[in-house]
Amino acid sequence: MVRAYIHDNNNKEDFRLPHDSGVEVTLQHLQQLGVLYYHITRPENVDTLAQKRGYKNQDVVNISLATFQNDQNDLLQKLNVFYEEHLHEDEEIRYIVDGEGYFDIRDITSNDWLRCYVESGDLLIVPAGVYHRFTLTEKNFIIARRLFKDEPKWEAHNKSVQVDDSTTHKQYIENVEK
Ligand code: KMT
Ligand code: NI
Repeated sequence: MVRAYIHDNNNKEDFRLPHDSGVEVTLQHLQQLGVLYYHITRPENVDTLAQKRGYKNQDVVNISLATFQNDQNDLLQKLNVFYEEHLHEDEEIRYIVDGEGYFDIRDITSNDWLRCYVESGDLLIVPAGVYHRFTLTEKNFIIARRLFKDEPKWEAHNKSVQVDDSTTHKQYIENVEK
């Protein structure tokens, strides 16, 4: 991760653009939100970390124009799904094998979007209950390993369809404030 910064909140332009407000976000700040970042050059070290944290399953996603037979609309449709603000009921680990992307993390105090640029060798741990979203960059290419604790709990809980904050989100807030 070259850097993390506050998203400029300009939602009129393509979300794959940098949207850099110029305000830096430190790794310590992300850590306070429970979001952990590591740079791992040897892929086998990802397995070691996963084992230590009790992970059992993983898969690999390859997202690019080629994945969608060069159909821009199909790619955008997929990206729109990832870009919906959502949370998961399990912690998620993402390890970037190739390409690049942005993970936007919702700051619980300022409500800012904290944009984390990730590229090859970057690993991000996003705790259960954290509202986030994801997009590719203008390069339209990423290969990422997704690690799961158990059975893949894929389900994304979109914020827009929730009346109340989810229990997982409340639990997350409690953990962070401890
Ligand atoms: C997520 O949960 O937002 C994702 O898994 C994004 C795709 S992984 C590069
Ligand atoms: Ni997610």
